[in-house]
Amino acid sequence: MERDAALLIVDVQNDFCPKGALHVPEGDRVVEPLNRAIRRFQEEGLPILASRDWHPTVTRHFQEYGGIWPAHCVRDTPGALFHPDLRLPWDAVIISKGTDPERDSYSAFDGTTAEGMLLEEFLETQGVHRLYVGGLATDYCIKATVLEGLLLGRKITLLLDAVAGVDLEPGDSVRALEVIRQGGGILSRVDEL
Ligand code: VGL
Ligand code: ZN
Repeated sequence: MERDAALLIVDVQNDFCPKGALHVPEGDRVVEPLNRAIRRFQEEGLPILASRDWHPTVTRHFQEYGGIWPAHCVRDTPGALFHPDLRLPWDAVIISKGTDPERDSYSAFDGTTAEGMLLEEFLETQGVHRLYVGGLATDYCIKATVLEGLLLGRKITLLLDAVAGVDLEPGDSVRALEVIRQGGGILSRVDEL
């Protein structure tokens, strides 16, 4: 792997997994391939980042307040925790997003580190120019994150075996992959790392 690469794991949280408040069909299927990716990046001494949906109790993102989603990933609740089998290293950089009650935000590039640094600023200070991305959900946060990263000039590889989608409309995930590919994203797999 390139020395300017990092792994970005998007929203592998209990509420997006089976039995969660907004579960992605087979959302937990991504955990095992992501653990393999984590090992590869650790072996290479490369940074590992994990974003999380981190909503306030009251937000326009939720159906009850005008949005399209049932309440999910409310900060500091069990549903917002990372999946218990995801083996995030102690020094993984956590990016929290969706904290603004006034708007939806799907892209991890809207998120900040614990110190309040935007993802883009963090990547810049660390000299990270390539992101390998996996997690949930293909047709929302993955799509938004990858497209924004590409617009910001990062090289982005999507790990196809480590993503899963919501598919509110059948085919949303397949269409998301096509948009990502057309936008310059590279489609690969964990075993190609
Ligand atoms: C997401 C729906 C609502 C996601 C977040 O992480 O893909 N999807 N909030
Ligand atoms: Zn959300």
